[in-house]
Amino acid sequence: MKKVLVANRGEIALRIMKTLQKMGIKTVAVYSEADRHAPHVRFADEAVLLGKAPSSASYLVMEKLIDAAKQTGADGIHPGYGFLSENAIFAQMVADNDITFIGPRPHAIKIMGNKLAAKDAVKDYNIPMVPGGEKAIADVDLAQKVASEIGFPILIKASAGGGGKGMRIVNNLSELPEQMNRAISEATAAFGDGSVFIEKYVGSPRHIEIQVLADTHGNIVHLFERECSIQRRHQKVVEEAPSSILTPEIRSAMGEAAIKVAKACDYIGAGTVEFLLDEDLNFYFLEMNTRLQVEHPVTELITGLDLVEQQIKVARGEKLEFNQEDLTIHGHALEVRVYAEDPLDDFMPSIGKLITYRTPTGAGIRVDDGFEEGMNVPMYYDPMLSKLITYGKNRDEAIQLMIKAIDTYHISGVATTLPFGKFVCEHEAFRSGKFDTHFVKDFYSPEQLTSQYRQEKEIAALVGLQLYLEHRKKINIPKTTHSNWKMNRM
Ligand code: MV4
Repeated sequence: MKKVLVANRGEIALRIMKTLQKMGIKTVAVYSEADRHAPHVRFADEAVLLGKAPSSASYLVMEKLIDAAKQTGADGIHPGYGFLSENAIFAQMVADNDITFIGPRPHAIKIMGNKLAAKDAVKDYNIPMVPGGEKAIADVDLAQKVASEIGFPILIKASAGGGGKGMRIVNNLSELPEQMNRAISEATAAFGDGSVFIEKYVGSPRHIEIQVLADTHGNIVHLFERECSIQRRHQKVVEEAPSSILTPEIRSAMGEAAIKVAKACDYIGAGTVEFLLDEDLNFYFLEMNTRLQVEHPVTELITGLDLVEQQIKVARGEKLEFNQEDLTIHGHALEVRVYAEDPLDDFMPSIGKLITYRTPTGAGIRVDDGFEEGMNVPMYYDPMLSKLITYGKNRDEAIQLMIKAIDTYHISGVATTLPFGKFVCEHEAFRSGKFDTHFVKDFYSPEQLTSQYRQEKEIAALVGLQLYLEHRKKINIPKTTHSNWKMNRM
């Protein structure tokens, strides 16, 4: 592979290109009219304009990306995350044009893109799954029978859905018909596929995912877990590795289950297997994400591996250079996602110009970003500005460093979720490790931040008063009768 086109924008495009450059591979950026001056465009060896600002006219237009690759002679395409990264048709189109898609084969993308197909693919591998039906249900009578068997509360999920879209909790038999019809019409409207299925509802789960890596020679390893329970409306906000709740035994059991999921779909490259963990530490397979994830840096920090480099080596047909026994966890890593959203105003997107943009630096601090001071935050794309990642010997150290890094990350011009990240890091439930996916809903309200700001202002006022009093003491004029200065002048 000599030249790779990165079919993405922002921080992830830049992060991928940095590894390509390190490996001596030429880089091609693509961009929309809104991203003409973006750092990922300037960083690349070559850049191709795709079209107007909306994703539907630029980053999502498959033919334009293929044309850009052909025009520049790129022999590989890295899709990043989002956009076309989990589109099996695109992966196939790339392959049909004799370009290497840096990701799994279309077959794996297709299976894992449909939850019922995923359940079906793994059913012979003895992987723990939440009790429930493994078939699409359209008939209310059948749904009532299945629900009664597994017991309420149950969850109705859309097979084509993902990230929590189209889910409905049902508490009793009488609610079922209405919720079921709603779920079906929602799924039809959102995904063009009204298939829904039923699962037992796990009430207070943690969301834990396992990073896997598979080569084309049949070797598969797992790179341990990421704890992603701190999320807001299915949007992750803080992630860490390792999880503070897993024992070595559960960790290896989950790792082995994840490897089996990868085997079940002939997976190639870097992928993530999502699990729910209930209060009794039972884990259940949920779904597999067939791409590089936003939060992959925490895994890189605890394993010492560059996941993009591993993706490229696998795509070149190389064998993994290590096996499971070679891999160990070193230290602890934490990631806070910095969104241009206002945590005081229901996380409303905050667009505008980055008047101040200064990132924290120092040992153990990593910032993955795609913005610079003076740039506008465009309204067309995901509002994530950057990922702030810290690494320490242990969890406490990583958290402490995160708080310090947030305090020295200066952004003005747009509101950001940095203060919200600090709120999480300082919260007792987070610090003690006793939290689940309901953390934000249970503990956060804008008043938490405004009272934090008020306390900070009070402390600042008290420090100011103290300094003033000490200073006044020091400049007290000695009670001597006269000064030499006056005498000399006479
Ligand atoms: C569940 C669940 C409880 N019980 N399934 C949400 C996203 C999708 N990946 C699966 N999700 C869930 N599935 C059963 N049977 C609770 C969730 C869930 C959740 C999962 C992970 C992270 C955050 C979440 C927030 C709410 C609900």
